[in-house]
Amino acid sequence: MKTRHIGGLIALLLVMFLFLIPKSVSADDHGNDCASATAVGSTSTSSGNIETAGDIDFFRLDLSPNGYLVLQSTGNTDTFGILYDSECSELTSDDDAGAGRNFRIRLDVAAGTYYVGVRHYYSDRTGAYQLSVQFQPDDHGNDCATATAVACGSTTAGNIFRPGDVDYFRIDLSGNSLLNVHSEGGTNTFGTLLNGACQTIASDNNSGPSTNFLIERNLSPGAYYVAVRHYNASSTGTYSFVTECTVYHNISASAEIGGSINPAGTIVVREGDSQSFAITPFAGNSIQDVIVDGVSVGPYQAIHSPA
Ligand SMILES: [Ca+2]
Ligand SMILES: [Ca+2]
Ligand SMILES: [Ca+2]
Ligand SMILES: [Ca+2]
Repeated sequence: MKTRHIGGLIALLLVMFLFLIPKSVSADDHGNDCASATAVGSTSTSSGNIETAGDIDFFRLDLSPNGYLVLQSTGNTDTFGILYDSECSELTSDDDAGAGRNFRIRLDVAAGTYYVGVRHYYSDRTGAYQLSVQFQPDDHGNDCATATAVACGSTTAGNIFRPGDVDYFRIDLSGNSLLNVHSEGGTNTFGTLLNGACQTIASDNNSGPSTNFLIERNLSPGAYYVAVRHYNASSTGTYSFVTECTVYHNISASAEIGGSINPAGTIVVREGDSQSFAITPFAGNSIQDVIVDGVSVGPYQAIHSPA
């Protein structure tokens, strides 16, 4: 009886020992998965520690709007960084692109939630580090799918906020139009006009004021895109993006046997303008009817020009 009682006490002490000792050693500073990640600011520095072999520290980033993200660690630990999307699926990873043995990830990202996992490169080693987050917001999307929609006759502020940035704009033309797109300001811009399928129609460097681009084209109705970048791939700068659309309508005019209409054929008329037609019957004929857009408006001359 006595022996069994002592054995029970030892077992109890062992259980307490197992509970207490590891807990005080392995307290982890950041969660081990996306769900338990530590939220950090879009421009921030956080301390982290790989306290135990195999530890991974997760951080959460909520970014808005679209922009350019630079993630890196600093310190003497050989870190390995992994960037995940909002569903915790891996986007990219890096080992040593930063200083020393630190990871560094640079990426254009859409607005949204992201997670960063930081671990030691070696699964059997530990060490402390600092996680640095830098985020530069981008004012306009970098491709046709994320283009900023702009109206005809508008002026929009733009910023090539980092070397290599490109700003996409979308213009929807309601009718046949003469489209003029250009930039204004002191930045040496380069513009490209693209069709609705995001295929290049034209590009220009300096046809606008100073070193601004300017593109003018007669276009059919539909969606068009304009991509604006700095002429120098290593430079940045602000500009104003200007759109001017002049909508045109085509009028087809013809006369049947026994008279004439002037002008005849396809006549291009600017929206808002009016166009006169002279309808003249040949000798011995009279105007039977005038049809506009498939609808009879009567023998027009008889009504408006009584003999
Ligand atoms: Ca940790
Ligand atoms: Ca590393
Ligand atoms: Ca951009
Ligand atoms: Ca230019």
